[in-house]
Amino acid sequence: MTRYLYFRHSCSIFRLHLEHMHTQTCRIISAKAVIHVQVIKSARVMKKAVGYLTPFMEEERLKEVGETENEVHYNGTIVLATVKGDVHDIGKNIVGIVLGCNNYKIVDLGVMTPCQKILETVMQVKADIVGVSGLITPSLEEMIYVAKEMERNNMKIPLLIGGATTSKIHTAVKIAPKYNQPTVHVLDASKSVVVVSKTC
Ligand code: B12
Repeated sequence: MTRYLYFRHSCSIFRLHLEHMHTQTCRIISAKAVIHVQVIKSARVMKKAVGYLTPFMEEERLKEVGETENEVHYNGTIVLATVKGDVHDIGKNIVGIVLGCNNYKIVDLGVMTPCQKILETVMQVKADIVGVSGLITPSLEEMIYVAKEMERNNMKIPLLIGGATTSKIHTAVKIAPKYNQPTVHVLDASKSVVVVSKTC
């Protein structure tokens, strides 16, 4: 990987190789119902590779926008979280990296995030957008709860919904009616930049 960095931008290594590789691995694993050992291994490789590339990506991002670490101007602040009860975070992490590469400040709350923590962080960091991720069926209910609580707390920022179990229809029918601000289902990381730039 170190040698490869001489030839390519870290962001493009991530987009062209790691993201694609992990998505394919997950598809094969799902299709063949391979047990979770391979899944965990793939997740670990992904985490390690991302950990290695992150400082390079930050350095490149600062170079591209022509700023130093002390005077950074982001396009916006985005809070990301995998909802309460759910441990899947690879997709969310990919979204964070893709948006980070596009000069958005990412506040990543990790996995199993209680709704209250999401709301508190949104207010604390004055977020422009919040994005929630979920891959298991119960997460859909939790997302409805997050939307309700955002409405109850009179929040005014867009809510992005993502993760393999989510869908355009579920978002439109079950989540969006609970929150009076833009509530958008985002199919994958590549679409996130367009959606965010239109809503931020
Ligand atoms: C990897 C994996 C795991 C890993 C997770 C490792 C990790 N750190 O994430 C481990 C082994 C821990 C795991 C555990 C479990 N898993 Co699992 N897992 C998977 C698997 C194979 C791949 C998920 C993945 O990484 N996909 C690749 C990423 C890139 O895709 P993605 O997350 O969808 O993200 C993309 C988009 O959705 C979008 N996106 C995602 N999030 C967000 C957020 C925002 C804001 C935006 C804008 C976009 C966005 O952008 C991403 C990039 O393009 C899936 C099967 C599958 N193919 O989805 C099962 C799957 C999700 N798991 C499943 C299950 C059942 C479990 C367990 C309950 C198993 C068990 N009995 O213990 C536990 C979950 C426990 C819990 N409480 O959460 C089921 C869920 C079924 C359901 N509908 O409920 C699935 C679908 C497998 C299956 N077919 O049965 N799992």
